[in-house]
Amino acid sequence: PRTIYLKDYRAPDYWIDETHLTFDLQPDATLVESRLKVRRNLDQGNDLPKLVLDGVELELVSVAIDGQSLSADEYVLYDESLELPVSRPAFELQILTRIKPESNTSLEGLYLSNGMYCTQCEAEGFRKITFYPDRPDVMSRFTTKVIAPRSYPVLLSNGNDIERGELDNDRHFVTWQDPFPKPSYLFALVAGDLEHVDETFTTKNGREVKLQLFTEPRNIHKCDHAMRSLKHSMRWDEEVYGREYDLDIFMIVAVDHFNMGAMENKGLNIFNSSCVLASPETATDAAFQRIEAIVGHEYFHNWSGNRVTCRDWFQLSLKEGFTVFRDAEFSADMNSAAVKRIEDVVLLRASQFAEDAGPMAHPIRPESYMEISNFYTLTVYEKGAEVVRMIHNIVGKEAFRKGSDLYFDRHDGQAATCEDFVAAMEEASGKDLEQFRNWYNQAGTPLLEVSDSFDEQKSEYHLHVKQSCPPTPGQKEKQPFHIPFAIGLLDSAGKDIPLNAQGDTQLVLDVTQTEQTFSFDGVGERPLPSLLRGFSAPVKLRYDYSAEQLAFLMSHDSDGFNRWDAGQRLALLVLEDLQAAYRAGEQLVLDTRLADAYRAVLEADDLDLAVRAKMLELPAEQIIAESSDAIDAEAIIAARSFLKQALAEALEPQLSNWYTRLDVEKPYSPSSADIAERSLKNTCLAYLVLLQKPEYRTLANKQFAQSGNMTDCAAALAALVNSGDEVLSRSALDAFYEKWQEDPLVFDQWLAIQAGSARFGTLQRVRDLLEHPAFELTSPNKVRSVVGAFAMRNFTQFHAGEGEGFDFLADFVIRLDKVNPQIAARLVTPITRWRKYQSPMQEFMHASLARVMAAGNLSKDLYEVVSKGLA
Ligand code: HT7
Ligand code: ZN
Repeated sequence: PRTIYLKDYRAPDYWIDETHLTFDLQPDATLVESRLKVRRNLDQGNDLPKLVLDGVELELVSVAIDGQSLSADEYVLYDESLELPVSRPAFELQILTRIKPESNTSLEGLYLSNGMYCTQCEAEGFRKITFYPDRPDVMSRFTTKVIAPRSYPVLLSNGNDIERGELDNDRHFVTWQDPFPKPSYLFALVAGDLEHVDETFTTKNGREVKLQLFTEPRNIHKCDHAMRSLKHSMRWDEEVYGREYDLDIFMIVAVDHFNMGAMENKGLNIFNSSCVLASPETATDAAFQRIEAIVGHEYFHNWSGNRVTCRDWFQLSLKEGFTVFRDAEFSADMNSAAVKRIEDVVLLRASQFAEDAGPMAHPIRPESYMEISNFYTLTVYEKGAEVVRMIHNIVGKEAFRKGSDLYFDRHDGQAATCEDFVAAMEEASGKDLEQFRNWYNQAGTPLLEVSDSFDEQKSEYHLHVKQSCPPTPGQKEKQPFHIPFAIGLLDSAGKDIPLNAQGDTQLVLDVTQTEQTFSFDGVGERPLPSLLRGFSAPVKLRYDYSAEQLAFLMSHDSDGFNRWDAGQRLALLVLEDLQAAYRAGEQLVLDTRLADAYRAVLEADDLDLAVRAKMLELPAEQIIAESSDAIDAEAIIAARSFLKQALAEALEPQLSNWYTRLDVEKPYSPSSADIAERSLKNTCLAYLVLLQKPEYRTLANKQFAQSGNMTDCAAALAALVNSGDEVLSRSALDAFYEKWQEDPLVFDQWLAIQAGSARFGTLQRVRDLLEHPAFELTSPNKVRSVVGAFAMRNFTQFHAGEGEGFDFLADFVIRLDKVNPQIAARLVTPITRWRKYQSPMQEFMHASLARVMAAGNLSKDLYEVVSKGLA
């Protein structure tokens, strides 16, 4: 496959002012007629080069220019493009193509999901619908006529519905017109037998917007939460960013077969049903919160993505990083801000850091790609959001809002670049962001090594900061980053020390050099530093904290995030010692300092319940792995599972106490307070079932049988499955299946709990689940629930044995690649990280990865990831 480079970007030769589409829908032969008003881009010259249109897996029926049909010798049809002669600077092009939605299992372009037609065009799916300049800088006004049999009563596309009527052969049509010019990736079409719930939203300027949520009839009762979230998002974007919605209608459609979470098509968002449908009985708190976040995310794209879109796909983080930042702030405002920040940092540390240290590492604005779908990554999204957050930290809240207003005003209706965003922030704030731009160019997670000194005589405290960044593919040497480094200093009573004449107790230091010293005077005693508060930059921090100092920060830091983080660091220290003991064949013993610190968390009276629950969670195996240079999976698993068990034993009275206190029956609400209670209760339960005591298993069993909501029910089921009690867990799993087998989203949870079990025999269970009659290889949700849960989230079982898990993954990915290349390429990543592992795990992983390559005939998606993994 060909590599595309950012440096080769050229503006398009032709613009498409208007796009008129007519779809005549049939499963095996949909006719797509496209009428385009084409105009030469005179900025590129006055000559008339050939018009090259993208097109993949299309049957070309006919082409005409200004009403004149072209014969086959007048155009050139390549594998993935169509080249047409041009003789006038402006003309009308008419193309007729035929496509087969029913055999489209890649879920890009137009496809069928449970009998419903739907589209996914980002990034390059439109070219599977018709020949078109399928690039985001070509923006056009779309009019779309959808024709279908009456058995598909709902026919949707972008914009406003301008005409509808009956046709022969029991067919009907609806025509949609979108007044906003847009790139082809924002096009959408849906046709099906759907029901909808309707609401209205009055914008800040008094315009009435119709809100509609469409689902299959069986799911209509699961729409309330998403609708509420949509209204909250619309209000929040007005209040926080001054952004008003711009069409008279906003629609969301839930589909079962979808490669990602959702898609922000103009006025017609399409959602993976798992990210929109929820009821207390069927969805967990995590699902409720995910729905709120994703509904917000897609809605916020209406400005950050649609009104201002991306010039090219290298700029993807322009819309995704900014929109993830916006959705994170939205979730923080709607729920516990501290917990949201903790969850985002966990995701970054567990998964994005690994990406940044792996063979696919790339800057948030990549410089090249083979297949753009492979770059919808945690780096572009999550690290991209951290980069936007750092700008926020550097320029401050007010200047950030001014910068965002300037960016939207200046680039409304345009396809912009990351540079445009930074320039707007720079101009509005007056801050120099020149060096900050390195975050857009350089991959890898920077390391901050911090040491300190105290001059008692002068009452001066010094922080010495050294930054470095490991080499990444294609980037050996790195320029220093501009890192906003938020810090505070604690006195021996645990109080914040004023750091300047204004009495500020927290400062954001501008770390810009490779080595730098920051001095603070008037410091009366040697302080304890609280570093990188709120995780002010996406870096790794090294400071030689003692276990006692970390325990002190856990109970005294005024920064809630750092209180949690001190707990994580303390656990990591203890886990390092346990790994060393395991390797030396010594007996593992619990470090009582950690047990005492966790006990203090359980007993503290000033801790919010949700943060308390987070503080009791040991760092995930992936995070432990990330903190070691050569991953020893066996030692990590042994150390962590010992520690969990030992903590359960040491803290049994407190855990059991909290469980009893919180085990009260009340009607379900997804409020932060109730979510916090369930979270702490279920964290306690997960520890308690590890004790070999029947009373706690009975407790879990009782919760499983009696809970009226899925959060408690699934937590109890997972606890039973992880307890190792085969009999209880089998009977609970059977009961769960009996009850929920007809609900695909709950069935997915049943699959994921089993594939994610840390108990022996999981690989065989996973193999069995793939044979379950309800498992479908064509459903990304099913694939993620089984193979994703096993290979991406079950560190213990995936790394067990002698590489059987890796071999299983390799075989599965080879098979899946023929069905859905995007998902296959995502799933293969765990074994591409083989270099980071110790022997013999490293060899096992490498061999499995090599086997994927040897299978041959790989999709572009999978080839890129595997070849870079082997390089
Ligand atoms: N902007 C959307 C990206 C997306 C996507 C990308 C590749 C393949 C399938 C996809 N479905 C959605 C989602 C978002 O970030 O909001
Ligand atoms: Zn997005």
